[in-house]
Amino acid sequence: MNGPEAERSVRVPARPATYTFEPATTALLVIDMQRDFLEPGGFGESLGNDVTQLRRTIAPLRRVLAAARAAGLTVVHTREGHLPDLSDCPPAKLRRGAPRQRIGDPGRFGRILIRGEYGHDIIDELAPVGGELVIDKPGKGAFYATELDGLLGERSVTSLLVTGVTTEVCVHTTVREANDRGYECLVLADCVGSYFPRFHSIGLEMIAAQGGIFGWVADSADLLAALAPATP
Ligand code: TIU
Repeated sequence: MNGPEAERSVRVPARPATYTFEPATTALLVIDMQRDFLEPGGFGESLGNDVTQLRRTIAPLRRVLAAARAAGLTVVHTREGHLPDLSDCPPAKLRRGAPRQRIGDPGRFGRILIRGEYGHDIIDELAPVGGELVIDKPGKGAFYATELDGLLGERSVTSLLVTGVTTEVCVHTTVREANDRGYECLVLADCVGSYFPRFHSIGLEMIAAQGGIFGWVADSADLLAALAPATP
């Protein structure tokens, strides 16, 4: 972003302590808000999950996405999924559990978690716009086998505002990966969701415990209030 706002520090009330970031070196990370996880008939439901648990994140995430765009933050969307021939899917991942449908099987929205299929793409409410990064990832973490670290480095990004699904799986894995790479992560509690409410709340506690062992946690309303003066 350009202009004097680029140097402005934003301070967000958070757990375990205030989180401070510079908009010019911060990215909003929207993890795996894909139809296959959020819509009935996708991968999430095939694993036996109640997808409605994730849908409460959509409205607050729309507000955060709008604010991030207005403030000129780097915006990154990720999608979990695999090549049509499944050559990037470890057999162990393919075999895991006893789902009704496996990765690559035909689902209501095309082949499950396969790149290029309708179900693999991001829900309409949060569709990326021009200039935003879309990272396709074969694993749970957004840094594993992707170009994410390099693209953030090119943009001098050091702070990540983390949103998406699911709290204890792809969000946790990504935040741990990011923390080990030196990024400071703020996880927005109402913009991340889990099929398991208990895992969600414990997952957030785990991030902020021990003095913020691998990140900070805040509510999106506090981020929006802090960011508002930076919005042109
Ligand atoms: N994106 C993500 O979290 N992938 C998953 O498979 N999550 C589950 O909770 N299953």
